[in-house]
Amino acid sequence: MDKIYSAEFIRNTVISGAPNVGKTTLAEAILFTSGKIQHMGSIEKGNTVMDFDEEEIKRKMSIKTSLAHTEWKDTKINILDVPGIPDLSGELRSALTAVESIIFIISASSGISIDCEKNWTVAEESKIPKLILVNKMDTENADFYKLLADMEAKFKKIFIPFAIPIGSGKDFSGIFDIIHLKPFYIDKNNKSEEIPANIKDTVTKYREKLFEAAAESDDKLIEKYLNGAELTAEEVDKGIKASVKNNKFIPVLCSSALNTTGISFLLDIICTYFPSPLFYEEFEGKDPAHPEQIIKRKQKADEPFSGFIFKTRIDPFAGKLSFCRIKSGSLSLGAEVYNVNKSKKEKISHIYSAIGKNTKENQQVTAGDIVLFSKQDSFETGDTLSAPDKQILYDKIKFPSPSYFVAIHSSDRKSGDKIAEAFHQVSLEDPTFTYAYNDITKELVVSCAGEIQSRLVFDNIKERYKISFETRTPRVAYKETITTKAEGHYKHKKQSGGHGQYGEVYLRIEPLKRNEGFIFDEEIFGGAIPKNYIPAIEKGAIEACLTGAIAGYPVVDLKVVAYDGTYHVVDSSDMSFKIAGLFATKLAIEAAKPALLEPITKVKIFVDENDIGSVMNDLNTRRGKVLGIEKFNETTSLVNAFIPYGEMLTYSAALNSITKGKGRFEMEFSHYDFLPFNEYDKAKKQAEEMKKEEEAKKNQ
Ligand SMILES: Nc1nc2c(ncn2[C@@H]2O[C@H](COP(=O)(O)OP(=O)(O)O)[C@@H](O)[C@H]2O)c(=O)[nH]1
Ligand SMILES: [Mg+2]
Repeated sequence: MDKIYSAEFIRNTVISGAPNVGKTTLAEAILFTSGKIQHMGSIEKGNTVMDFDEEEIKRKMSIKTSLAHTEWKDTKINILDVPGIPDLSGELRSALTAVESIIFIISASSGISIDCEKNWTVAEESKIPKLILVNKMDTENADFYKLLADMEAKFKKIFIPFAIPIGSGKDFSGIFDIIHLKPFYIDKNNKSEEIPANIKDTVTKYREKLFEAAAESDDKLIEKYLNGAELTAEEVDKGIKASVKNNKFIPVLCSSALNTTGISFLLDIICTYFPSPLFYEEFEGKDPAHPEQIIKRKQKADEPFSGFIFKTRIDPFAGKLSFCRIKSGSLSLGAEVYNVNKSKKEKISHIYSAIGKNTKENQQVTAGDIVLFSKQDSFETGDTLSAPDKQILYDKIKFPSPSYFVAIHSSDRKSGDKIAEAFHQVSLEDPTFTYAYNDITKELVVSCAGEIQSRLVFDNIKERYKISFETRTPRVAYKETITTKAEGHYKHKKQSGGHGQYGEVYLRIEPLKRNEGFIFDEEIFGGAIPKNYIPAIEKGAIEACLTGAIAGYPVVDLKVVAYDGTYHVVDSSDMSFKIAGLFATKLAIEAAKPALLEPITKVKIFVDENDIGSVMNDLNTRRGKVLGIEKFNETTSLVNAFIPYGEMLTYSAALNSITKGKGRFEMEFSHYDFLPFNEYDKAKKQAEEMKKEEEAKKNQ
């Protein structure tokens, strides 16, 4: 029988930080130290349990979230190892919905890099407890105290070391536990329990700081502390727990994951001070039948079952794996669950626990735990599972809007089909990667978090699916509209032996408000045109709007009213009236002072306060309309602006260079607005290119 852990004895934690700081190595070291694996695998040899995907091994870096569990002092620890590349921060955001704590690694050799800051920002958005692990203490230039000062200056939080290094760089020989006054040496034969003389003062200083901070969590404790009385070990523990839970301060630890130093201490800290799943007293969801009604679930085995799929991975052997955080109740193999988002009942065919690539079948799982399901048809990231007769719907994961767009061009239909299949698989695994065909620009456009993400995906699928395609800057989906009222008249008459063709239409057109689309109406009196021909006129009017008068873009936001005409008893037909409607509308559009429209995006730009000036100057050159600037957090400002989509296609690179890589932005389509006249040539040129390409395709 598998061991079942009640929520109290579970810790769910995610390992985050910049790329290359040792996250995957730390996961390996944790599993090794706790006896789950017999050998320490390494990134260099490509044999870690967490980076097992072919591509991860080849690139020597994590690309997808991995799950492992271990046991330490009777507590089950579930670890999620996420990629550090900021473009893949969707993985971190997903993982954060499943855990109650974060181990944030900073490398002592590279310090607070831009990627580190970016991931920290995401981690900080979640209010769950965190600790910082200063890893790679064995590397040259490692300076724990300078890093500590940098952290305080940049992140503007209170950081308190729970352990400090004994030596650093080549001389790094272990870590010293400030709470229990105990060293942990790399050299396992070194049994000394003494405080090394050269760190004695530092230990005293930080111990005082820690005890004071712990005491501050509780009025009684702080009174005792200020009166000079020694706090008991239990009181210190209680104080630390409360402060960590409320984010009053952030513990700082140090390690060398590579030689497993500082790992058992880290595990102790996780078990003692990090919260269990009960950090969340209950989860709130909606009643799917009555969305205005809130339902609550507690993390108890006897509550109705509910779970949340926070990640999907396609494994070459196991197929689709769905990562599920069990939110309430319990679930046995073979039980039926209801996928609320897909309105589908499914029988659970596998419950796996995982140690990275190695999975093991379980019979049962209960609230607070994290497991994998495999090959469950309907399950997708963001879905809520619940007991069929006790349904609940949890909120979806909030991903930032995309900021990078790229158009895909392939020369033949066959690779087109394969591209669609490949993109579908990718978007299942990574919801921040989306794609859609644009009818106006005749392009398949991928939207994602950044260029690095797109390159990772494209390189991978080109190789895996043996396909080739070209990537380009997307075109702008311009539209056309009219600016005044106008009249249109057309008589379609043809006599070519036998049956002739006849239809005459008078109509007028008028501009509508933005986004009102197309409206057709008729005011034909006295049967000037029989009613049964009216739909044909409307069809003609719609067709006329497909290609506008200026550059051939679709015409929108206009009302067409057919008000008069003539017909012929024998020669009139639907076809004749469609043609008359089409040309009458076209003539009216030409007379109605047509204009070009361009898509405008709503953009959120997150930048350092010091960069605001240069960001605003740049927005001026992009025809941006700034709506406001607000404080986002201690160090970052948020600029809200409307910017034409066409100006945003190069913004990723521009913002990077203005802010030296620190700024980021999100954008979403907002509305269409008039294109300034001096931009017309651009739109016309694009239309010509599209036409040429269409013709070339036809002649293929
Ligand atoms: N010297 C040293 N190297 C480390 C340590 N931890 C990890 N590394 C190395 O740093 C590189 C990146 O490690 P990895 O675990 O892939 O980092 P991740 O990208 O954060 O998951 C690898 O070459 C590891 O062997 C450490 O504590 N000391
Ligand atoms: Mg990694």
